[in-house]
Amino acid sequence: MTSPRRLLLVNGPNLNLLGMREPGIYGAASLADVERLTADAAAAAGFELRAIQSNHEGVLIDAIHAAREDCAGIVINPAGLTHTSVSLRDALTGVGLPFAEVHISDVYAREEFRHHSYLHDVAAVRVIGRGVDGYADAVRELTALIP
Ligand code: CA2
Repeated sequence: MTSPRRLLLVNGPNLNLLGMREPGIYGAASLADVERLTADAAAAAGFELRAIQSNHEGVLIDAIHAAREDCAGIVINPAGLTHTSVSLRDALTGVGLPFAEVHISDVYAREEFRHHSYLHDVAAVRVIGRGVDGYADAVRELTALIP
């Protein structure tokens, strides 16, 4: 059976503030810009994109569960939940879809508490510190793994 030609883009807590605050760390692009550039990269690879951003962990987990029905993979910037959430890791491993973990900033050049990721050993792709262009790189690297 061929995989559905759709990806889920998940942006975690506070990423709705992109472009509004802390441009020195996260750049000037807005969340809408990120969703557009990621959809463009997905389209170039032959995939549709469904995008969600939420500040609520359970909403993100429900969206990941739903992706099992009609998506071939997930691109996720879990934001602060990267460093705290076993539940998010369990959701991602539970649905069994390949996923790319994206971080806009270079988490390894920042505070020590950002160096640990609960997803790092289960992500198919990791893109870190390439700014918002990292989302497009993640789509290219992830879709290359989808049959
Ligand atoms: O670099 C990334 O993409 C992060 O996932 C962003 C998270 C941070 O907790 C991770 O350590 C690294 C924070 C997202 C908050 O986004 C904001 C954007 C603009 C202004 C304020 C926060």
